[in-house]
Amino acid sequence: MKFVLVLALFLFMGVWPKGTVAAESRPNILFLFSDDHALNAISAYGGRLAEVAPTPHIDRLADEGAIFENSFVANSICGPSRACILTGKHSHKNGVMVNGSGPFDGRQWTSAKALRKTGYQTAVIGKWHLISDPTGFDYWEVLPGQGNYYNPVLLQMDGSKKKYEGYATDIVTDRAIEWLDGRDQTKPFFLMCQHKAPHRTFSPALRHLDAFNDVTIPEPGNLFDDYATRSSTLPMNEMEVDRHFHWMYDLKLRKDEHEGIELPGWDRHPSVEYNRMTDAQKKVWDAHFGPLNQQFLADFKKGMSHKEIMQWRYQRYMKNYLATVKSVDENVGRMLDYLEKNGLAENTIVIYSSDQGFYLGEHGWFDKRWMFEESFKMPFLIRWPGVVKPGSRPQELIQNIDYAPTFVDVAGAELPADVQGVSLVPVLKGEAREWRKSVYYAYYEEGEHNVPQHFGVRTQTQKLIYFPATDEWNMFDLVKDPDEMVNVYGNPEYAAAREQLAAEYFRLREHYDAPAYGQ
Ligand code: SGN
Ligand code: CA
Repeated sequence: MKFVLVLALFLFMGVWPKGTVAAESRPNILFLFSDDHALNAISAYGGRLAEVAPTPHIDRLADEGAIFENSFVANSICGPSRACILTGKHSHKNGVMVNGSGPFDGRQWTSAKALRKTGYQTAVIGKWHLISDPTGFDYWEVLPGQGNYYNPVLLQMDGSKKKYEGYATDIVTDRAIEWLDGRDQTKPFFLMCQHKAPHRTFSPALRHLDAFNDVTIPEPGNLFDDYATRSSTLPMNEMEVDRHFHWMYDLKLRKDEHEGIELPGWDRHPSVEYNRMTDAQKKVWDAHFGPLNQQFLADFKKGMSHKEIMQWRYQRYMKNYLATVKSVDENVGRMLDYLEKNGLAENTIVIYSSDQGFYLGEHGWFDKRWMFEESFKMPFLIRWPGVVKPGSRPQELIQNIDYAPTFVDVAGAELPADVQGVSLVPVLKGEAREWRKSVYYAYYEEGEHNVPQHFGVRTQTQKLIYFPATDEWNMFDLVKDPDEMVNVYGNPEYAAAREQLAAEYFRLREHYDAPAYGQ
């Protein structure tokens, strides 16, 4: 009885005694992660694609847990987002400010290390993209760099490489399940299961190639955005479905299929994923794309307008992207089924997220990087039986720097004072009385896709962005203009709000001890 009381006291204080029986009842954490998965391609978010491309398995997490409507990335690009997640700190503090800036310094504090130290068994399987070997994990098996879709290679802990035949999303799940099967069952686990999909080159599992054959994918209202009123850097972007997709690499035409036809913007980029396939796999691919490409080329020869070609490109992009998402959704389902069959569902926190959002034709784009909503938002769904109210849709502004403190809070581990994110546990319990009123954003990369550095702040209703290269400020009224088509920075009606937002931007920059831009 006394023991139970002491334990209750520990529980009440949110502290877990190490090395007691109670440690084993701490929840497992299953972090299901993908790459470039837009909120618009998760039906639980209710975007324009919800009906044509439902994601029933991911949606289960929303039904049985919470789906965050205002979840943001700190720096909308892969390596940086992952580093924010591991460290709970903004890019300028964790050292990964751009993709490929050099290896993540694995000597620094991470949530994986903290959880491991406090008795969790830890693993990361799948996409890592931080150059250095993972640290803080009892087990890891990761894709080299961006990794491949077909017959991928996974780096092993002993330094060797292992090639698996099949499709990356299935294989990463297979590997995760095998690790779960063989884990030390006396300890709680923290598993990061991280997919390559639906990242470019948007290559679907062969079984899903025909999934959208008979469907027309709805277009966004701003597919043909003219970039008027906003920063002069926008038209300089190199991420348009119209101008920057490669015919073979992205749109899956074959070199021999365009013979005699001069396609605008024709390129010679090799179709890397095609060349990785076995002959049998190529046959399935060709059976799908062959006739569709012939049809397109015949129409093209007859004469298609620029707009029609753009619309075809959009359809081709979306069908491949959404078919690629289908495998992620199925594999989320496999993991949820595994938890259920093994009696783990009740005591496992399941999170689904992706390293950033993505443009699915909005503003005419693919890719991410910009602080506009589609790539600034990150999906965040969480099921925590008995704690998170099923079917809830929290509106709090959360960011990927909050994940590490949340994991640490759940595990009762120690949180270093210099971690910048905050635990979501009070929000998850519905007990957060005070919460942040704004989020800070910083994008530092300058290179592929020609998106300039920019910095900003977003509140529940407004957004302010600063572009240092051109010394321009943009402001958006997200209530009246959710698609961010009209910059209201110079509009006198917004003068007071603009001053407030600017003050908040400078306050946040100081709060996070971030480099100065915009003064
Ligand atoms: C690759 C892609 C880009 C993409 C970056 C970053 N080009 O370089 O389109 O923006 O990755 O993506 S590709 O020709 O290699 O497909 S990230 O998710 O890793 O940040
Ligand atoms: Ca990404």
